[in-house]
Amino acid sequence: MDFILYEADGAVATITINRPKALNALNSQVLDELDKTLDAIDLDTIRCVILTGAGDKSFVAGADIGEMSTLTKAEGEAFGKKGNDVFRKLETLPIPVIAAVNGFALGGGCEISMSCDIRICSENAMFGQPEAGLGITPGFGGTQRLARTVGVGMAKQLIYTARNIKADEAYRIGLVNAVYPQEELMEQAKKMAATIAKNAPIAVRNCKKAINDGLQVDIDQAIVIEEKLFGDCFETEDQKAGMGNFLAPKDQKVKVVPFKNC
Ligand code: DAK
Repeated sequence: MDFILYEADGAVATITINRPKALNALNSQVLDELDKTLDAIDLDTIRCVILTGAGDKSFVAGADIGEMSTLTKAEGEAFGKKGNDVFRKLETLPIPVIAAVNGFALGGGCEISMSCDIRICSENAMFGQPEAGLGITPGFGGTQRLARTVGVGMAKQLIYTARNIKADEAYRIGLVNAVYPQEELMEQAKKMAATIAKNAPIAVRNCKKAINDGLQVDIDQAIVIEEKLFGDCFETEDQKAGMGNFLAPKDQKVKVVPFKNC
């Protein structure tokens, strides 16, 4: 891999987009390598993933404008599909993904962060969908995921004006969950990932699936999705261990239940 770093530490993996000279812009090779990296995650061991960008200036400064500038209509569509397929793979990864946004998250950078379950950022982060100023529409799901994340009116304003926003505004509109000083960002991301990884893995996976799948359908169908995923947790060792610990006599309770992923 030239542009992706992968590091596993216990149950938490960190994927770093590593193309700092181009502010981690997404070209075809980065997308291909990210795709392969996601396929190779050992889901029996890893329970939470952190996605970040190399360096202290940029998370991802967008799709690679140099590569896109000469595309034909057909090539543009193919490039859009490549990105969308990888982003969708990230979004539907069975385990949670935290975007640790350490600087620019513009265009495809904002879009990839929105394919993650949770976004936290550093104080120098900047978000935006500048595509309308480049003569294109957001092409990696921005029109869809931004509206679902911050609401239709705010998404339309940001996309039509192509205005970039700083971390505090991203926090105010609910695009990120928290803002940290740059030097604390990864520590905080790891802390959150470890907290997630401590919980019952099947339950966490089913929560992710229930939320994601439920948002695609009406409330009656969504409730059925939730019921099925709720039922799916029963008879698992995780459910027995979690409830067993709650019901155990006080002196036999453990603080952290050793969930086994089965
Ligand atoms: N692509 C390629 N290279 C980039 C880049 C990008 N998006 N962003 C930065 N770089 C490169 C710069 O060209 C420069 O390279 P060298 O000149 O050193 O070789 C290096 O990174 C450092 O950048 P700057 O010198 O510009 O650094 P500054 O600190 O002065 O400025 C900046 C930082 C982030 C404000 C500026 O670099 C910038 O405005 N970058 C572009 C941000 C942007 O507009 N991003 C959105 C890209 S559009 C679709 C599929 C996908 C998409 C759309 C359609 N379909 C096919 C349907 C997605 C579109 C986008 O993401």
